[in-house]
Amino acid sequence: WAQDCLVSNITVKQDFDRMRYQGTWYAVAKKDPVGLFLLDNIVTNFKVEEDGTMTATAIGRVIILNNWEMCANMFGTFEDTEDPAKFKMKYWGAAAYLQTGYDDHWIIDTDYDNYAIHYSCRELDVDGTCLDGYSFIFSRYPDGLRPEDQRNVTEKKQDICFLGKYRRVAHTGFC
Ligand code: ODT
Repeated sequence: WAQDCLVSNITVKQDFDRMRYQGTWYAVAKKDPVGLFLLDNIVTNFKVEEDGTMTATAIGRVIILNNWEMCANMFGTFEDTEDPAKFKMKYWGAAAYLQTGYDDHWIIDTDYDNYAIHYSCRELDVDGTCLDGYSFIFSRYPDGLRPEDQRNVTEKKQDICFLGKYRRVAHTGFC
């Protein structure tokens, strides 16, 4: 088995269940994109609306306009695709000077109760690998992953070709 790192070959969570994914997730690690935005103290909350649409809020420490440090309040709505674990995320901030965008949002793996691995490739390279992407490792607990989930998460980081590119996301109570 040789890893080709083609984005089109990345596998996602089978039969993703958005109902069970609801609630609070703490980012414990992050692979940054070009022009990173959310720094640390990142907490997200997913919800399924009455019409079935998945939405989320996120907070996190950001630095805008060179060195103004603040907590960003972000909102996202998720458009469904033919794959239940692949969404398009439209996102915006509570304030106009925060980032807005439209990104892929894939759930690579989750057990719903402990960990989740998110993936987004923003720009494909000509060879089909990811030129600019980001990924979050989420835990239901602010203090990190359970030891028994770590091996699987490491395996998945490798599957999405981001192994070694993550940094730890601190939770200091700033936000
Ligand atoms: O921080 C970066 O460098 C890139 C990420 C920017 C997107 C932040 C948008 C958050 C919108 C609200 C949604 C919450 C759920 C997010 C889960 C994971 C990926 C953002």
